[in-house]
Amino acid sequence: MQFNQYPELTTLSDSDLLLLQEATTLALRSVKLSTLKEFIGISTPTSKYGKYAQEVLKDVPYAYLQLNDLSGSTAIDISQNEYDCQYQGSVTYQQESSLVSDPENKSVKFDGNTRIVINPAGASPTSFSLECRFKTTNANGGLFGFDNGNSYDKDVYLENGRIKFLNYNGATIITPNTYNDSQWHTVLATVGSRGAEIWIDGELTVSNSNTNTQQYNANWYIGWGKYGNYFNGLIDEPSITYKQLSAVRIKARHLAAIS
Ligand SMILES: [Ca+2]
Repeated sequence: MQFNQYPELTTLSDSDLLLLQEATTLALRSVKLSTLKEFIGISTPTSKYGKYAQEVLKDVPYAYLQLNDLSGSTAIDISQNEYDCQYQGSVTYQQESSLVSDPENKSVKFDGNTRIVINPAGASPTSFSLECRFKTTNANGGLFGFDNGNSYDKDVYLENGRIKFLNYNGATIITPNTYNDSQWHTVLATVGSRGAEIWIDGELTVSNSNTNTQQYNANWYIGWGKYGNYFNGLIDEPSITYKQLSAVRIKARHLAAIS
């Protein structure tokens, strides 16, 4: 067999054994591909995204804004949809990372008069999960909203420091505790077959059994909602996923953010 008939190295796994012959003694030695790679300094390619982003992308989000933007009015959506997301107002870019696992990551500071709109408008999902990291000392302000000027709900916002998830038809819930403590928190609000739930830092905090969501066409907003109004503080990694994430996935995502 000719050398070029053997599989290319890229088709081998790291655990495959290669047979090498020493040049001087002609002795044969077997070596794992991973050992050979390490010896000659070839690292296995990794994702260009950090641990947390890789977890979010596993759930195939409808939109996912890392808020690592350098400047300008465009917030880059790294979901497969690559939606047009626009800062409406001014923000401070390149703020501290909310992700322990990814110190190079950046967040954005919202000034209490700025929001991001996700274009185009679309139909209401019947099941969804909204997640972001946030840090603020302000007791009131919107994190997510779904609004067309006439109809609005699916709002996630701080109300007197507590997190409220407002859905039309009574699926509205609010956390017993407050979170405007200048610490990073993960909030996840979801509606689906389990009902409406708010998870804070990977723990189910409040829920009810109402699965109703109002149906209309609208745009999603980050840092603003009809009820919560504008947010003042840091937001990082907001994502919108059109399914109710399992408890296992919710905890895995939070763990990836803090470890
Ligand atoms: Ca970020």
